[in-house]
Amino acid sequence: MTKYVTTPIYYVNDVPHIGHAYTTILCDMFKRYQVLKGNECVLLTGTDEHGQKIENSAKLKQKSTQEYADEISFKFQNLWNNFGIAYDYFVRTTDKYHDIGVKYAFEEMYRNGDIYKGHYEGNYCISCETFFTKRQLVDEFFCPDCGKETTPLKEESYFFRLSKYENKLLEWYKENPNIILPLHKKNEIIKFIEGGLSDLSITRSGFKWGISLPPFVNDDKHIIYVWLDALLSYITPLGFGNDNLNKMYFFNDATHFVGKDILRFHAIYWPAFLMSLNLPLPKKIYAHGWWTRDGAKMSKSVGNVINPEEIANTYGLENMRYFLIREVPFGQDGDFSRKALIERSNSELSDTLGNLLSRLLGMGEKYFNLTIESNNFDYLKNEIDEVAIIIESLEYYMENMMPNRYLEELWKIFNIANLSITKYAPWDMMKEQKVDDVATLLVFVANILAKGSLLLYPILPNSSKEIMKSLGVDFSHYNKIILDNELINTFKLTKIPPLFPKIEKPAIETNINKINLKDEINIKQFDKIDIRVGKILEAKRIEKSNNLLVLNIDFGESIGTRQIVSGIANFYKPENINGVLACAIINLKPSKIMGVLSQGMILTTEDSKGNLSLLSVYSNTELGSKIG
Ligand code: ME8
Repeated sequence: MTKYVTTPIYYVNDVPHIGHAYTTILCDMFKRYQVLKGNECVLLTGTDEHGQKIENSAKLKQKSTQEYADEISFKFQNLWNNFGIAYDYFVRTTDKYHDIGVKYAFEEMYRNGDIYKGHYEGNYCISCETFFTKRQLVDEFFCPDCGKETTPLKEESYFFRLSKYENKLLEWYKENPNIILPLHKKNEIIKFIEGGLSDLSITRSGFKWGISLPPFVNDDKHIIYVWLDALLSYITPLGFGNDNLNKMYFFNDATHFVGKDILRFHAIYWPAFLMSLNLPLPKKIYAHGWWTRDGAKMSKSVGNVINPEEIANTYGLENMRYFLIREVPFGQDGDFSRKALIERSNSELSDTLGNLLSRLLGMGEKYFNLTIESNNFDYLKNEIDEVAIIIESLEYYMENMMPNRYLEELWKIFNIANLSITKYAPWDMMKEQKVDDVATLLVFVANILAKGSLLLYPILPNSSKEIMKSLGVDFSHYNKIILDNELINTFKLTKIPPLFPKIEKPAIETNINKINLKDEINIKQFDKIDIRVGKILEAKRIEKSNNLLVLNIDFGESIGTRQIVSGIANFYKPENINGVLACAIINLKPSKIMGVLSQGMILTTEDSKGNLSLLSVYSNTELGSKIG
């Protein structure tokens, strides 16, 4: 059966950043893994272009909404093309077939008795395009998901009978316990459903940028809620509501990759919509964690987003792919650090893998003119067995969405190869005329690289092919050397340039300086930033975070005490900064960072290696003094 894998379709309110690249690369990895195993796999990505957030962003840029959506959608598409993402569908919610499919779905749900008209009263977060009840809000006004201020809303609306699907959803999860990974995320979803599902408002009025209701409803005051519209983009390009496209059977084996922020939409609303439409339900929903920057969520307004294109151009596309997949266990949050990327690239890609290939090619050329042969591997039996056990374990890690563990284990076989070169010292064996033993060792190393390069294909498709080319192997060897665990006896090697040149420090520093230059502002804009001196009264670590501290800061009588979250835990022990006079922006919109309210931002310096240091005032300045 063909497998079908989807990225979320990304909002066009902003240009792509490293988080979008992460999800898309994971899906690309998933598809390539399936292809490697001989399965057919179809990958869908795209852009989510309707809703109030997009309309507002276009207005800010003084562009027509469609023109603005086109511009950003092309940026996403171009980026995936430049990154060689193997997508088969790029859906845009402004595509005509999508409009037809969404209207059709609304009509089907309506006719199945799942839609009724009522009134919505509550709050709406434009940033998350989500409805919230008063009870769900933080401090009466703020979005529990992103921390931004919500808008009170009271409007006529059509509702989807989500409550009707409460038990059906629970039964589905009971019968299929492994749909959501990681498993603890599934438990959160089940708890949420058990807490009771309210019917879902699925239309909006008051603005026009969306899909109108199907003509039979005869109501032009409303447009379809952006999440119903967006989720349906997983099936409209396959022909839902539009027989000409005729690929709906792909949806029989669907896997959705999402960030944890949007799991609820995929694990509750989406299956309920599919149940209402009598369609198959997804087979897997994989929810990954957040990439943060110094512990804080990336956002353009804070100016801390990481541009994936710049990272790929500076350090190499495959180095970036490797880092994103290897650095953080799937499902957990991770802080994006250039320093860590460089360290992993230099030690794991250059020193272990790249160097192994260079050693093989170097010795293969010097001792055997690039043709190596052997059919008796007796003296390497232990090493061969060890490699076989590791390779056999790998499938488990990929099938259970633990790609970082997959890589960690895979690297063990490269280590075995490097260690065996050191242990058996072929240069000494040559002096002792043990030419056959040297050939055997090199054929063994070449086999490890052949197996390893095939298994690396999902993560490093280009380097994997380069290695295969230099060894003279290809995908047709998969059954023999991976499934049947056999060894190849003869290699005709081809020399290739070093695969992962070391990343040198100066290159890093220049690039950091380049990207840190922000857009010019005028004095009026600068004047809007209220920076004050405050005394740190208390600092505490935030549980589950490696780098966040929550600080209680006294800004003097007129301002009072504020709570500020800061990503400095790797650089300061909480007890060492009590009493420090720090500088902080106090008029930044409050937001929640890892669930903790932050009412400002502490100023720090960041050097080229990513080290942070608190900006503080050493004289006896009055608390609350202005900086500017
Ligand atoms: O939510 N770390 O679109 P979106 C990791 N249009 N992943 C991140 C990330 C980060 N810091 N930031 C974003 C939407 N992502 C809806 C989806 S689907 C029918 C509609 C990734 O542009 C992650 O996959 O806000 C997250 O779920 C997605 O981008 C959100 O993208």
